[in-house]
Amino acid sequence: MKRALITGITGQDGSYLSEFLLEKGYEVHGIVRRSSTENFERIAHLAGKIHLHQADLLDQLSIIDVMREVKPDEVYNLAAMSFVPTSWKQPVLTGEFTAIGVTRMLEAIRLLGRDRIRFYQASSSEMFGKVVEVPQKETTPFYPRSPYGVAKVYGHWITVNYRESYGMFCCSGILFNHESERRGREFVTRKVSDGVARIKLGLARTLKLGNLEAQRDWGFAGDYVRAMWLMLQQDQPDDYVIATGKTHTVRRLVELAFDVVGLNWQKYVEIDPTLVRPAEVDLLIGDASKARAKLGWKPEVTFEQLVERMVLADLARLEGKPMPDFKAKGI
Ligand code: NDP
Ligand code: GDR
Repeated sequence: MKRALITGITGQDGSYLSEFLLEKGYEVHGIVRRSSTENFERIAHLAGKIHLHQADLLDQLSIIDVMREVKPDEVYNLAAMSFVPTSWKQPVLTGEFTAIGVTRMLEAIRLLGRDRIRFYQASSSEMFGKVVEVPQKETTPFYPRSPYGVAKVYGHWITVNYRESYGMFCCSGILFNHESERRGREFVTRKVSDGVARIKLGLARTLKLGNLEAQRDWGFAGDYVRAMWLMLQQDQPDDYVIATGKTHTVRRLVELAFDVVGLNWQKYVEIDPTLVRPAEVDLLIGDASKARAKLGWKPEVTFEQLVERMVLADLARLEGKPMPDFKAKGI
């Protein structure tokens, strides 16, 4: 039985990856940081099936301790300060978690299993930032536009560097935005699906948003964790862009989400200038042809299905009903 260690297991991707690896027969371990109230909502349904260990990406020895205890075959480093606006408010902490945290993970592996442990780093399309080339692929130069993006560029290159310096099996997955009903509520897709559901149910009157013109390549998180795993099953470590290859404006996202409940978005959406970012990433659209050719990966869920799924999930949640059966609905 293979053993996987996941940092960021309490997050959106951590929960989907845990489910995916359990289905593949893995023993799944996760790193959680201590807090005064537990934050295990997304993995509560996996209780008893996964093993949790207390550690923090800020604390090198805690990571070494867990690595020594678990002896993983594969490590997925998903932990990060992942909300872009917060990275301007806490730029130093963002660097500590999201950049130097990667080195701490790699150092623990170098010390305890550099020939044996395979490592996945959660890199991001935010590294592309300002539009240099469209669509963005593995060779597109980085030009990050936020402290978060800058930290992820460091995480990417230190991963490449440990591969080249020590011959370690390290992969960097450059993932474009991926969403689900488990997405944090501050991210725009979930903010919109939650807002639409509230308006439909009479629980809210308006939805405040920032820049409606930004364009993103949005996919479904469940599809993207499969790509993470595939990267670690190859003969050689490498870096891959994971994306749908289609882009949409925030405006289109809003329009589609209101369409799901039969409402006209223009009656409810207000622009709040305080939500506009100091520097914006205007256009993301990924070229995942390398992943398609080498990993055999392609996304299954379309943008339209994703939006419908998220709105229906938020409606059900707010009404206290069970989650819809998305497989049966074909979304
Ligand atoms: P989430 O914000 O949902 O989850 C982040 C996770 O990191 C949480 O489990 C959080 O724990 C944990 N974490 C944060 N800081 C620390 C720390 N110091 N020590 C230990 N754990 C910590 O993110 P996603 O699941 O959406 O994303 C996963 C990764 O992929 C992130 O690195 C993100 O930057 C990256 N990424 C995400 C994309 C997306 O569209 N979702 C696209 C590209 C990259 P806690 O619950 O305690 O806060
Ligand atoms: P992003 O995701 O910054 O791309 O990072 P987010 O959903 O926060 O923003 C997407 C776009 O929507 C615009 N926007 C708003 N965003 C938020 N959050 N709230 C609003 O009210 C709003 N109005 C408009 C933003 O300006 C932006 O252009 C996500 C994170 O998951 C990162 O961790 C990850 O690396 C990247 O995706 C790929």
